[in-house]
Order: sequence, then structure tokens, then C-alpha cells
Amino acid sequence: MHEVDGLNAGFASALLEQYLENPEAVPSEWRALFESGASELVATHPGLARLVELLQEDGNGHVATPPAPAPAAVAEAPPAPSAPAPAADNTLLGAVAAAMALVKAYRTHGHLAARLDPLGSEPVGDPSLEPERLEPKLTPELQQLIPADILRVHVPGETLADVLPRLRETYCGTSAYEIEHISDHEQRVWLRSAIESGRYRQPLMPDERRRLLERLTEVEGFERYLRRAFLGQKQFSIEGLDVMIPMLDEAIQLAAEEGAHEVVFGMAHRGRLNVLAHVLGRPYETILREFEGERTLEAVVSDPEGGTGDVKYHLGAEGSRQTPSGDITLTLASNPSHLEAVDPVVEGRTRAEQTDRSSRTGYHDSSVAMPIQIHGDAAFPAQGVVAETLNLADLSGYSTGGTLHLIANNQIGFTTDPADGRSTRYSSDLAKGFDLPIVHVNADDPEAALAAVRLALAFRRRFCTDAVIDLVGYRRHGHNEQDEAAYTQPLMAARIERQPSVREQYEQELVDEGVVSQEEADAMAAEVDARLKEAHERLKTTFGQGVPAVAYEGRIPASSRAEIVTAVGADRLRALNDELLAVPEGFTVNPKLAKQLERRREALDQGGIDWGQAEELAFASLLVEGIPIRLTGQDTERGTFSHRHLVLHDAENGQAYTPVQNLREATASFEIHNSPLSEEACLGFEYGYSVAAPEALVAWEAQFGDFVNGAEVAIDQFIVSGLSKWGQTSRLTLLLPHGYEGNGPEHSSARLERFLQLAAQENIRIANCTTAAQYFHLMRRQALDPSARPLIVMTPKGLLRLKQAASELRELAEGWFQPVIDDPAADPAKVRRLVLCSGKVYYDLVGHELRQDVDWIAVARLEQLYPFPVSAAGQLVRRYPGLEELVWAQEEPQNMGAWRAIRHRLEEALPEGVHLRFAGRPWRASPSEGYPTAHLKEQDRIVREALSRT
Ligand SMILES: Cc1ncc(C[n+]2csc(CCOP(=O)(O)OP(=O)(O)O)c2C)c(N)n1
Repeated sequence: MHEVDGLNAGFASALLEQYLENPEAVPSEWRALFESGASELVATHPGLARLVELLQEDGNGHVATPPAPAPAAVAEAPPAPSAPAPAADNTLLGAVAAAMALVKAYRTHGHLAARLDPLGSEPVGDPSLEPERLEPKLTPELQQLIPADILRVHVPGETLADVLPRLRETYCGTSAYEIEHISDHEQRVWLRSAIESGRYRQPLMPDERRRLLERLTEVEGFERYLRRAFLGQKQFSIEGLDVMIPMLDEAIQLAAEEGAHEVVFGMAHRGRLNVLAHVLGRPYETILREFEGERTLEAVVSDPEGGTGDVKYHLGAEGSRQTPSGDITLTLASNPSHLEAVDPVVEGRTRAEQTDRSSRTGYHDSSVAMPIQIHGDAAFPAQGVVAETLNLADLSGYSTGGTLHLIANNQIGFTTDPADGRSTRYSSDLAKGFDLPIVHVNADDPEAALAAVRLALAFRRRFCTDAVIDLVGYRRHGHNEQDEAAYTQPLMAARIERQPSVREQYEQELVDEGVVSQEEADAMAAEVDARLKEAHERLKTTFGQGVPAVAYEGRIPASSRAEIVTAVGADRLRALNDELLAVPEGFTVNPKLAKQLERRREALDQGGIDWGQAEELAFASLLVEGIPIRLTGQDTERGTFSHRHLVLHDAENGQAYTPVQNLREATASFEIHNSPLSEEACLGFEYGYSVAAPEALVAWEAQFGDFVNGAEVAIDQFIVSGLSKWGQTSRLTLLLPHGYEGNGPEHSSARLERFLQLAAQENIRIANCTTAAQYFHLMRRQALDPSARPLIVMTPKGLLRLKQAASELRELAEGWFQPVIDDPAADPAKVRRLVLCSGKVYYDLVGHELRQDVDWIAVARLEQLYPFPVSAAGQLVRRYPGLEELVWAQEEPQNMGAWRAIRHRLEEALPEGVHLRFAGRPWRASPSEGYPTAHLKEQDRIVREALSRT
């Protein structure tokens, strides 16, 4: 495709030629210009007639000998406007087109010539920015003859000659912009006007400048004090990007002005202690105490029962700040080392804050809270979760009304140079694909950095869209304080050593301009140092009085033993069922589906409540009890296996209707969304949501459980360990389709073994139900249990429709969730072998020919795998006095499934002399067979092994 981008010197005339040949071939804005006609242009801009003359002097539109007319003379004696001859028409339009190309080049490529690097590296520049390389050459004389108003620029000036330096200043200064990739015309026009008019770059008032200097002094003083006092301890200093703190101040202020009650921050290690101290307002003492080795931060204090805690630069915090627009809560999300993994969590948390869950669909108001994500320049382009998270931004189930992304760009990742770290020019380039505006700003120009925040947030406010600031600074020290940067980047390290800090530079500027005196500036620095010293001294006097550092093995506060009523009265279930099957007047349910749904009406009386119906009844009953629910996942509205159908689509007009959002007595919201095809960001998002909405049942469903390992970081680093590390609870529920049905190695296993390996200290719950009623009670228990824990459910595929797995109304109206289900038909006196299993394989066992008429074998089910139901398992085996053998039967290979995690539990439960045996697939590198016949054979072999006489 031929891209009209203004790069070539001959671009303008080429464009005109193109236009003369085929007007449709040029962009509409150019066409409009050409079509306005030279005569009209000349008529409205008489000075252009002179331009025509000049251009015609060499007959080619080139000015042969620069006539260097005095501008005044041109202005004084413009030739009388007259209709130019056609040749003149073309040369005039060519010059105007060249001028317009130049403007466009500044807007599009100005960033290439911007002075963004505080360390002074030369910008690459671009030929399209040089007026003399255009065709026709835009000499200074010609520039003076081209009126600015036909160029549609927003910088002040009468002619191109006036506006060009201003464009250069605007687009190639210490700030630079990438906006022309944005496909939305209105956004582009808004941005051009906002940038060129300078409305967000108003000069600061003297007292604002003084305040900024004070802030930079605090930022620097804090880092320097820590380094002096705790030589060699990791602090991941912010120095080189110090202005980030005043930028966050500005963002908070603006968020409050826009009505936000909360800002949720996500960030990694770099500068985090400074953010904790100066943004979240954590007292210096608490941070200094951490350095002194006394662990008192809240996560540890509130978790005296055996959490591991976490390093100081991962801990989250909450603070608040008074602003002229009111108080605002500031939340810094706890995060793991895994860079960028927190991004979706922050979005989910923010979304939860923005959602009113008392209405039926959940009312989302994005003005209530704002997310700010601080990224590393190496991590942003390289960690896939960034792209996954950016992709959530405009989706109705995930939007947070726009995130401010701040890339803390110190031009290095640990020891890796950008050339080895990304294939794009800028760290921020990924964001271009999401149509986001990008402001690059030199971190040593603090006033420009604040202006970048104002622009970005004005854009967010106007368009509810993300915006990116690429804050280009440097890293004054090594990656951390134990690292020597000169080993790997000797030249850069030497250059940085010569670089005065941003505070020093700004101080000089303010002193030179008389805004502060040198004495005042010195006093500021002394005052900051004194405050830190004083806090440190105060702290020392309290040593030993703090909470002792406890990190002992133990159980995290366990699941509550409270009686939870999960049964729901039959009358209520009937009423809910009727409502769930009702659609509005005139709504046409797909006729095939209507038949399936009709069966749900009969099921309450005749039995056969299947999985989908039991789930919907569980949800509906919770909603009328005031428990909000959020359910997301790939194709979740219908259900991957077409079993759910919570959202109906009118067969005539496609309109959607969700019965469960229309229950008369519901007092809580039901949110349901098909998710994008992402695991990590989507699961991370739901985790964040569930943390901020502890009262809600938040469930995420994998398409097949096999794909959940795409979200392994969210599982390992947040879901299973968040409580231990940060005291952070969640009742997030994972629905993971699991079961061996001959669909190959990637449609069989949700990797139960992994969850079991990660289970300890009652951090999570893991279940695998075999009946619809069990699932009903499990989900209700999960929502109602006062003790919040993540729940991992191995959900079925074939069982969704299996008759034997369906339930009767009585089982929902009376029972409860049973962690173990004994064999209902067994005669305990006769049983010599107990086959214990979990999940779908139960039906393979009881349906097998070998099982028929065998009374010495009992087949029981373990429905809750973790916490292991010790007493129920004990009772189970004790019921069979003649037991000789327990066979654990599973579909999964021996190195997978539950076997290795529960074997010791089974051994403990068994009386002396009872033999324990495994029946399942042998050790395997891949979970299951790729061939359906091989699968059937293997499945049959396992069942035979479990049931046959040996
Ligand atoms: C997913 C992941 N991979 C690797 C690391 C190890 N690591 C820690 S910091 C770092 C460099 C990060 O560079 P950048 O994103 O530019 O942030 P900076 O430290 O320079 O502020 C690396 C590779 C990590 N923490 N997370």
C-alpha cells in the first residue's frame, strides 16, 4: 500500500500530480485543499500571488535565484489578486501542499527530532522535517509567503515562517507526541489542538515552581538518605526518574477534580519506596524500620498465623490525600516480582470500585476511580500480559474508563540495552496498535513532565481512553544498590556520573530566574534531611517495642467452621425457575433452544436438573439473598459446551435478554461477560475484582481447563499465595472443564495436580463434583462462607448432560455439599475393596460391565480434594469392616491428577493391613492420548484394573 506520510522530499508535488490524475487517490483533507482552487486561495490570501510569481521564476516551481524580498515589501505591495494561469495554479498548490506536508511531518515525525534523553543523545531526526528538502523547497522567503491559517495549525503566527519554529518547539522539544496513528479523527483533531495551543502547558506560577522544587528535594533526599544509612540494601532508587512523584501528585489532584474517590496504582520495584513514602503517605519511620529489619508493615502484622510476608518493595498499601476537591483514597496493589503481572489485577480492582453491585446488572461509573499503571521500559514491550491488558480497555465488561500508563523509562532493563530488549524504536510502541496517544517526555524537564500528565488526563476525561506517558530518564545507580552499572554499561554510567540531578538542574533554573534564593534552596534540602534523621532517631528509641518478626510454620486462619445453609426451599426454587424461564413479550427464543429450556420446567417435578440449570438456580438464589455475582470467561454466556444459556438471543432480531438479571426480588447485581481470548489478563482481572469486592461471588471459567496454564503467573503469584504474602483474601472461583473424553492432550486436563501442589495452609479450596446438586451447594457455599478463599472447580463436560449426574429438586432443597460420597448401594458387610475416585471417572466405573452384580466392591467419590476431608475419609473407610484394599482410580497419569497429593492422606485414613493401590494411566509426559480409539482402550484398561479380581 502506498502510504501518504509526508516522508519524501517530493511528497507535496507528487501528491498534487496524483490529485490531477485521480482526485480520489489523495486523502480527503488534501483533496479539499486542492478543490478549493488556487484562485480562491489567492483571492482570500493576496500574498500568495507573490508566491506564485516566485515559484514561476525558474519555470519548474523552483526559485532559481532567491530574490530575498524584504518581507515588509511583500506585505506592503501585494500584487493585485488575479486568477492565476493553470501552471501557476499548480505551482502555488504545490507550495501550499509542501507546507501542509511539513506541518503533517512535524505532527507525525517530530518526535524523531525531539530532545528526549536527559543524557543528551542526539535525536535521529527525519528528512521530512527539513523545509528545504521538500519539493518545492520551502526556503525562508517562501515560508514567509505562506499564510498560517491555510495550514490549520494551532500555534500562533501569521505565516509558515512564524509557525515553523513553534511547531519545532512543540513537537521536537523536551516533549514529543505520537498521535497521528490514531484512527479516530475526532481524537486526532482534539490532540493536535490541545498540543499546539499549549493549553496544558501553561507556565507554572512561582509558588507552584517552588513547590515542585520542594517535592524534587524530598524525592532525592529520601533516596540519598536511605543509601547513606543502609549502604548496599536494595531500594531500587527512583533517581533519574525523580519527577515521577510530582507527576503522580498532579494525576491524583486531577483525578480528584474529575470526581474520583480512589486512584489504584500498579507498579514494580523501581521507585516504589518513594511512592510509598511520598504518594501513599507512609511515614518515614515505617519504611526505615523495614530497613532496620523490623518487619511491621500491615501485611505481616495482620497475618500472625504463618504467612510468609513479602519483601518491602512488593507490599501494597492504602493511603488517602486531601485535595481541594475532597479526600481521595490511594491504593497501591501488592504485586509479585513478575513484572507487569499486576496490570490486569489493578484494572480489575478499579473496575470493582467503579461498580455499584446493588442494581441488577451492576451499574458501572468509571468516574469513581482511576487506575494508574507504572511500567518498566524493558517490561512494557516484552511481557505479553501488557498487550492482553491493553486489549481489555475498551470492552464493556472490563473498561475502567481509561488508564494512565506511565513508562518509567530509564533506558535500561537490569543490564540489557534497549537494542537487545525490543524490536521497536520506543518502549511504548505497542500502545500504538491500541490507538493510544503517546507523550514522550524528558524526565529532566519537570514542568514538561507535569504538562504531559495534564494532557494525558484531559484526553482520558474527554474520550474515556487510556493514554501513555513515556517518561525518559536514566538510572543513576545499578539495577539495585548491590549492582555495579559500570560493569555492563560503562559509558552510560560515566555519563550519568557527570549528570546533575533533576533537582540540581531545576534549583539552578529557579535560582537564576530569581524564583528562589540559593539559601532557600539549601534550606529545603537541609530540612528534608533533618526530617529523615529525626524519624530515624525516633525509630531507634522504639526498637524492640514493635511487633516481633514472626514467620513460623502454621495454618493461615482456616476456613470458617460456621454452619452455612446452602439448601434453598423448594417453593423458592420453583418460583425462581419460573422467572428464569420467562422472556419478555414478543421475545423469540431460538426454537431448538426453547425445547431444551422447556425441559428445565419439567425437571423440577420430574427430576433431571442438569448442571446448567443447577448453576442458574444457585446464582438466582444468591441474587435474591443479596450476593452479587460476576461470571466471565471465553464464550461463557452460552457456555463452551452449550449448556448454560444465561444470555438468550432473540431469533428474529438478535437482541439479548438475560433472565437472571431480571429477577423481581434480586437485590444484587449479576454481571456476565464473554471474555476476550486471554487467560492471564482475564484471570488477573477477576482476581483484582474479587479482592476489591469481597462480598461478591466472582467466577472465571476457562474454555477448557487445559488453557488455564496460560494464567499460571496469576495463579502462583496471586491466587494461591496472595494471602500468605500480603494477607490478601479472595473468593475468586475458577471453573475449569476437566475430564478424559478422547479429545486429545489439550482438551482433557486442567492440571489438577498443579493446584494440589500449590495447596497448603488452607489457602484455596479444590473440588470436583459429580452431580448437579453437589455443584449447586458448592457454589452457594463458596458465596456464603464468611471465610473467603479461592475455589478451584474441576468442572465436567460430558456430565453436563449425563442423566445420572442430574439431580432432583429435593437434593437442592435439602442437602448440602458433601466432601465425600459413599457408595449408596454397598452392603458394608460384604465389601472387601473400596474404589475411591473423583470426578467423571466415577461414571465410567459404575457404568462398566465389570461393576454389574459385584457386591464386594464399593465405589465412592472424593468431591473435595483440598482441604482434604480427613474426618469424612476416615468415616468412609471405617464403614467397611472387611476392607482389604483401597484402589485409588483416576484417569490422569500417575504423575498427574490427585494421586501424589492425596496418597499420604489415604494411607493415614486406612486401618492397618489394608492395601492401597493405584489404577490410572502410567507416568506420562503428555496428559492424554491423541487418538480416540487409544483413549477408549486406556479408559477401559483403567476401569478394569480398578474393578477386576486380581
Ligand atoms: C517476568 C519477569 N522476568 C524477569 C524478571 C527479572 N527482572 C527484574 S527487574 C528486571 C529488569 C526490568 O527492567 P525495566 O522494565 O526497564 O525496569 P527497571 O528495573 O529498569 O526500572 C528484570 C529482567 C522479573 N522480575 N519478572
